[in-house]
Order: sequence, then structure tokens, then C-alpha cells
Amino acid sequence: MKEFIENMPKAELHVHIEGTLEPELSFALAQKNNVSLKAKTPEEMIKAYDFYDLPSFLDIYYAGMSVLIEEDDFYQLTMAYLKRAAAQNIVYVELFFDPQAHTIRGVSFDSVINGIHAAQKDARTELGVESQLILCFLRDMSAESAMEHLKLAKPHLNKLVGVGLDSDEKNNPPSKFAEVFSKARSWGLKLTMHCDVNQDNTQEHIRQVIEDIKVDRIDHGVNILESDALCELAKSKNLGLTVCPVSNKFVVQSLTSCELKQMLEKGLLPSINSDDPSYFRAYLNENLIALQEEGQFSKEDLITLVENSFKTSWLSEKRKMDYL
Ligand code: ES4
Ligand code: ZN
Repeated sequence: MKEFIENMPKAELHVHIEGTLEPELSFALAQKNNVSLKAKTPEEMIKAYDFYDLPSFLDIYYAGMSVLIEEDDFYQLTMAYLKRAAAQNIVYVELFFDPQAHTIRGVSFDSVINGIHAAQKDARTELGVESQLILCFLRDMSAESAMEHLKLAKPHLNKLVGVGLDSDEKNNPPSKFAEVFSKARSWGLKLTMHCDVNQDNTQEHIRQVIEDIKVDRIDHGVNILESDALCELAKSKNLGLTVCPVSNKFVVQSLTSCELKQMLEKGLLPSINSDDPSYFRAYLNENLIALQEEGQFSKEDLITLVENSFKTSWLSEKRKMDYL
């Protein structure tokens, strides 16, 4: 099974580029940029990754970004992830990035997006890995800040496929960003939002993203299973759900293999993704292998999950056919 999983050509739709920052690259960039790190070695840094819920993870995730300063740092970060993707037989990726987490530290929006984009371009020709970029807004910052960053993205629209919403969901409902997402849609961008597992008001948040925001996909969204009406709604709209098993294990102590089986039985469109693979110490193959071991998924189930990634991707219908 492990070999079967490793050899399958795969797509990944939910990976935060900042969550792919490996400790070795952190140390190299810290030295170059004269940034001091708490840990003395990469091993010590990994030992300090003790998350038990979303806020405890987010604190470490944002602190880790302090080494990313120059445009070339974002190039190196993105190229390193896309090399890993190529080694895992991932042929297509949709990458999230969190510009507000960089502009708040004085790094320019243009440095961030230009560095990432240059690596995407080189990875396509040098590694054969195709990728598209999704601008993610931080939901614990204001709607005004999100709108300012959408406007900063206007000269770069050709580098983006969509917008997303991440960070701390508590008291930050989808409706807070209705105007920003409506504008993004009017500019031709696709829409997705995180509905993290077991958050307060999760059913209402899932309802808002589908009915009010009218997203094209949902990130996580595992709690949709609590409502038949929401499941039917998602099915009628062919909405993909980007589930991240190892990430869920850190946040809710479960790989959600039972929930994934139920989603498949109900005819929903879940895919498997890594979320923040450096911090959770599991890239896409490791997520699929852990899930298969826990849930005894058949080869057919695994093929369905991988096909769902391509089906619910934001590739053109014509390009999807090359992979399906
Ligand atoms: C995230 Cl695991 C998780 N949840 C919410 N926002 C995020 N950004 C990066 N990883
Ligand atoms: Zn995520």
C-alpha cells in the first residue's frame, strides 16, 4: 500500500507555503538575515512543536515566519516545497500564502508574491510540477486590512487563482469578510474559506460559506457531517472539501478517518492534504499512509480521494482531463 500511495500521481489543494518552512532552511535564513532564533539546532526547534489546539499551533507558525524577509527567501521557501512535491509524485499544487503575516513585519507584498511566483515558474519548467497561488486573509485581522491586501494584489491578478481565509476562527465568522470575497469574485478569483474542525458555531459557519459567501470549495469542513441539509447543499454544488488528516490529529486528536469514510459514502468530494507539512512533520504521502493505516482504506477509496483532488481543483476543465 505504501508504494501504491507513493507512486500515484497526486494533487494537493491545501498547503500553506509558510507551513512548509523546514527547520534547516529557517536556520540558514536566520543566519543570512541576522535574525535570532530561540532554538539552537533544527532538532531542538522540532522538539518545541507541542501543539494541542489551533491557537497553540498558530503562535509557533507565525513566530517561525520571522526569518522570511527578502524576495529570494520566499523563492527558496517555495522552491524547497515544490522539490519535495516532485519527489512525492505530486504533479499539481494550489498553494496558500498569508501576505498579512509578512506586511505586518514590514516585508512588502510585492517581495512576497514575486518570490513565490518566480519559484512556481521555475518549478514548472525544471521539475514538471504545475502550481497555482491562493491569497489567504487572516480572519483574526480586520475586514479593512483584508480589503487593503486584496487591493495590493490587483497588479498581480495574473499570479493568483483565488482567495482563502485562515487563522483563528473563534469569533471570526465568514460573514465578517463578505464584502472582500464579493469583490474578489468580481475580479474573477475563485473563493475558499477554512471551516476548521470542531470550532464554535461550526454548522453556522459552514452554512455561511456555502449559502452567503458562495465559495467554490471548503477547507476542512469535516463537521458538515452533522447536518444532512448541509451535505445535500455541498453535493448539489459539487463542493470539494480539503481534509488534512495529520493536521486534524494535532488539533482534535483524530486523523478523521471515520469521518472521511462517511464523506465518501455520502457522495461528498473530500480530498487529502498536508496543511502545514513541516510543522506537522507529514507531507502528502505521509498523510495518505497514516490515514490508510488507521482506516484500512481500499485502493479504490484512495484512488477516489486522489481523483477528488483533481476534480475539485481550480484547473480548467480541459486541463483536468489530462490528469483524470
Ligand atoms: C492553519 Cl492548521 C491552520 N488553521 C488555520 N489557519 C492556518 N494557517 C496555517 N495553518
Ligand atoms: Zn489550512
